[in-house]
Parts: sequence; C-alpha cells; structure tokens
Amino acid sequence: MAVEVERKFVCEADIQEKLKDIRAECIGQYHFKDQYYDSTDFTLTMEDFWLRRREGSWELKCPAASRTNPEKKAEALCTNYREVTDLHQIKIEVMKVMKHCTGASEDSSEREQMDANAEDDSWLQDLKLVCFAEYTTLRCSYMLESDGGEGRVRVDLDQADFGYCVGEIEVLVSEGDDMQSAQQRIQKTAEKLGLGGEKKIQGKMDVYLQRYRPEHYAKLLSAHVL
Ligand code: V4E
Repeated sequence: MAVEVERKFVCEADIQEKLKDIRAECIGQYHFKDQYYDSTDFTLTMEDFWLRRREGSWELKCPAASRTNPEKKAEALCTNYREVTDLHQIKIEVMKVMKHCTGASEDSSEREQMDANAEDDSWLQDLKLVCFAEYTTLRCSYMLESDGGEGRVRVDLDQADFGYCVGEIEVLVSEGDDMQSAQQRIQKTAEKLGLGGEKKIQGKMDVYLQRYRPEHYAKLLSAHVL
C-alpha cells in the first residue's frame, strides 16, 4: 500500500521560476473538486482519518504506522499518510474506526449490505457520514528526479477556490519502506527551492475548517490532529 510523505510550503511569487531553475518538469494543470466526509461528532477526523471523494474517486488517508520524529526539525515538517483507494477496503477501515470509537460490535452482514450498495451512496447514510468540507483546487504539478537516482519527487502548487494557495513536496513510498530517506529527499528539494524550514504550513483543509467549520477545527486542534 502507498504511503504519501509530504511537506507543505508557502508559494512565493517566483516559485515557478525556481522550479524551472532546478529543472522540474511541469506535468500538467488540473482542476478538481474534493468532498470530505465524517460523522457529525467528527469520529474519523479526530482519529486522523480523512475520507474523500475527488471527482468520483474515493480515497481514505490513514495515519501511517511509522510516524515522524518530532525532535528532528526536517521530519517534523513532514506528514505521512497511508492511502487506501479500494472502496471495499475503505469501508472496512472506516467501519473499524467507527466501531472502535463508538464501542459497537462489528457486523459482517452490515458490511455485506454496504457492499451491495456500492453503486450508490447509501453506505454513507448507513454509517451516518456527512460531507463537512467541499472545495475545488486548481493544481499545477511538477516532477523532479532526485539526486543519485533515488526516485522522483513531485511538487504541487495548489490554488483553492476559497482563496488559499499552498505548495506541497511529495514522495510516495511503499508501506514499511524507509521513511527517513523520503524525508531527506523532500528536505533536499526544499533546500534547492530555497524554502524556509522553520514552521509547519497550514494545508487547504486547516484553513477551510478554521474559516467555515470553527467548532470542528477547534476540536481537531485540541486533540493535536492539526
Ligand atoms: C487535512 C488532512 C488531510 C486531507 C488531505 O489534505 P491535503 O494533503 O492537504 O490535501 P491535497 O488536496 O493536497 O491531497 P492530495 O492531492 O495530496 O492527496 S490528510 C491529513 N490531514 C491532516 C493534516 C495534518 N496533520 N497536517 C497538515 C499540515 N495538514 C493536514
């Protein structure tokens, strides 16, 4: 399963020029709408699980087993999430979190029923999941070969429709792989782009929740999820 290791950064006006200077290849510009789902008492996100539908495709981002070491500055700026894209697997993982948090027992017939409902969205109602965030992003993506043939690093420049811009440096690894080397590749790319490395930058979701869902935002902050 893929684990996304990522670091966000502030997009300065000259970022595209800098990307060109380090020979990052522009691989395209996309426009997409994201919808995020959770229960009304925020069970999933309080556990740091992020259920998303992007243009009809589902994805669940789950906290990766191997976390970053907060004592190390460069690592503390990165996040690691396991990405699940198979809808059947997503339902299993979501149900596990919901049952674990509410104390209810697992019911396989419930899951079978939800699979039978795969064509429609009734599984969301079954699990009492509602959309808590919806926004569109205009994304410019760049690809960069990292030094020493260690693999590719992706850089995304995002512009959300609610007026927030953010950059991301991202490396995909397999679950169980060495996270540190991914973090080092991200750190090297950040240095090449001349990015300041002092503080963690807010993502689109942080800003969206702060502006439009302050109660949800405050709960996640107090639980140290954001
Ligand atoms: C909020 C959140 C997650 C949802 C996805 O967030 P993000 O990666 O920012 O979205 P996007 O559009 O870039 O997705 P991609 O195209 O890369 O798949 S996943 C984790 N969080 C929580 C979180 C966190 N813990 N820290 C920071 C800085 N941001 C978000």
